[in-house]
Amino acid sequence: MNELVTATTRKFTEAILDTDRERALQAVQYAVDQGLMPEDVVFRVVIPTIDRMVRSISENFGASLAQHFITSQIAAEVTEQMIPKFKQRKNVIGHVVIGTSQGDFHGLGKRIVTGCLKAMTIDVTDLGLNVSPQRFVEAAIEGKAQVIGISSMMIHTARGETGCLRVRKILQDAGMEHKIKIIVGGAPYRYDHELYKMVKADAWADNGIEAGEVISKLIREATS
Ligand code: B12
Repeated sequence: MNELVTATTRKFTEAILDTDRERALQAVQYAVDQGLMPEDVVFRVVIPTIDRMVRSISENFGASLAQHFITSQIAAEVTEQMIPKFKQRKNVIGHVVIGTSQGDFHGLGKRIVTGCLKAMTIDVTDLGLNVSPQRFVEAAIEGKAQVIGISSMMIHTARGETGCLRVRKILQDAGMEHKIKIIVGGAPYRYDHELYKMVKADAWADNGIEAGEVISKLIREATS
């Protein structure tokens, strides 16, 4: 199976470097037909490929922003297609509400994280784009969520007064801080690993897989 993962990763990477959506989807479908588990498609092919692409842009501009954009769209699409085909569905371990911060319309990363969380049997309510701090908290309380996930792709939406800082304040005022944890993610946090503390989040995560791991821990903390 390792050879199939390697061969699929190569074909998938070549296709997205050519921004060829059809070929990328075919490479993935071929792998599934050959017996690769949909879980492996997401966690061993799609996510590592997109992470390499993101690193390549930020470190040496080896990939263009257009490639980055198309890759992200394809990755989000493949992840969403694969989730219903996952075989081992265990009991749901908790509930997360997720959205992009107010003023932020970058939704691809959030879609991928949402897909990964569902795959890891975490129930997710996606509040969409441009979500106000009040809406995050109201939705979390209504849905009995243990975690609020805030995606911010721009520095001002991550650090500004209508993002995580305000969500924290509303939670504090409502006395809900210990019951509802906050996780943040997106480009600004990838560049500054201490930024999550400055915006008063409980944690941050670099990608969808890490998000699942960190959120599982936060759910345990919120329910203990
Ligand atoms: C695609 C893109 C767009 C698209 C968005 C399309 C869409 N539907 O999402 C469009 C063209 C619309 C766009 C618009 C703009 N953009 Co833009 N965009 C990007 C670009 C190239 C890629 C973002 C992306 O999709 N990445 C791919 C995904 C998969 O990665 P990701 O989002 O980082 O998500 C991963 C992790 O961060 C993490 N994660 C993400 N969210 C969360 C949430 C949680 C809770 C957790 C735990 C983890 C997590 O997991 C994800 C999966 O691995 C970035 C450049 C970059 N290097 O990021 C610029 C970028 C974010 N954009 C930028 C700017 C300036 C803009 C505009 C203001 C441009 C303009 N002048 O109009 C507008 C703003 C619109 C708005 N108000 O939101 C700047 C921000 C600069 C800054 N320092 O603040 C960037 C960094 C480009 C740059 N270098 O200048 N953009």
